Amino acid sequence: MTPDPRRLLPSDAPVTLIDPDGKAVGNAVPDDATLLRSLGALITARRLNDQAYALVRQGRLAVYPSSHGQEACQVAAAQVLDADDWLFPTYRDTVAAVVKGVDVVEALSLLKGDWHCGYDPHEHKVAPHTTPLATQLPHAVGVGHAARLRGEPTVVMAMCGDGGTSEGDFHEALNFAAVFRAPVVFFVQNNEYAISVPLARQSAAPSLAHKGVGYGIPGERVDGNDMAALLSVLGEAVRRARAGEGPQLVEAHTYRIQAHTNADDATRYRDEAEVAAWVPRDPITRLRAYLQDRGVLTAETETAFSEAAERAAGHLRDGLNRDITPNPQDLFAYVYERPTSQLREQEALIADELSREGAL
Ligand SMILES: Cc1ncc(C[n+]2csc(CCOP(=O)(O)OP(=O)(O)O)c2C)c(N)n1
Repeated sequence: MTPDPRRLLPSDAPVTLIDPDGKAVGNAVPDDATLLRSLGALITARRLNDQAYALVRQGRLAVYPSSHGQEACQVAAAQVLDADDWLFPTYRDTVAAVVKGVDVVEALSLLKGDWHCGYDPHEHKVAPHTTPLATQLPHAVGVGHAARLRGEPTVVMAMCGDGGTSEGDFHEALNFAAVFRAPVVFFVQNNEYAISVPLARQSAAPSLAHKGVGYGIPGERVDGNDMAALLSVLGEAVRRARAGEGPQLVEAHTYRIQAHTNADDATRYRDEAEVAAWVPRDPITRLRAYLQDRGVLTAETETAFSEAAERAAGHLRDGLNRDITPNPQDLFAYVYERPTSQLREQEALIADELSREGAL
């Protein structure tokens, strides 16, 4: 029997549980203890974003695509997962990787130009950050499919941006996941821009969450600056995937407050007024107002959160200020089990050059 496509459609408006003024607008708001934990993570996340941005200007990082303003998406994506679930991040998702357990210094090694991906993906079940758009999505589906074949309860959170949804890999990943009921949550952070390309030039779909319908995947839309709504919608998608109900597509509506990276001048393609309109919708301000209103956020807790954030920023600064001495021959060590004759030749050439410079 053909499934009823109406059950695949997202809500007419993004799900919101706490409005921008910090007032509850739904009755499914997570409990105070959960939200307090998330607020602590959000405050550290913002501090790490801003510290990393500063480290670019100091020349300690080559580039940093900041998730400033998108921290609720970052924190929620990791907090709804169990330790054995996998996260597949993009270049903008360093914070999600850190919340899942990766040391922030290791997480940023790649963007420093250091050794490979910087961390062991298996340790915290976080795949390497992917810069080529959407190429991580078929890999994520493969991990989910394999886990299902082995009878493991693993769920995979596969992240991408609005621009990523135009890539062929996005569509191939959704199709395969749907046919094989892979336990994957496709999580799109729609931050309105793919570098200078606004959403209106990216897609004519009613919403990005509607893109699931053609593949038989249910879609949902969520306010990406509402921590409570994200925990609820992503948590439910994870629960369903784990229960064998197949993949889901979640689109979070958020905004990239800063430029794409330090190499981008966002003033060339968007108005300051547009950015300013998003500032009062900040995820931290909103959650803080809600928890203060409920009387559960004390001055001591606020101090503890900001001290933890400062410690994390200090750890990041110390780590990235340490100089590294990469061995150029590592380039050849881990690509093939049996290197090709051309690679062996190149390796010998470099060894010869380095020995003549006295570097070996
Ligand atoms: C396959 C591929 N094509 C082009 C690029 C160049 N590129 C890097 S980031 C980017 C924009 C991506 O936008 P989006 O998916 O919305 O993510 P965001 O950067 O907003 O988080 C583009 C086109 C790339 N990295 N990979």
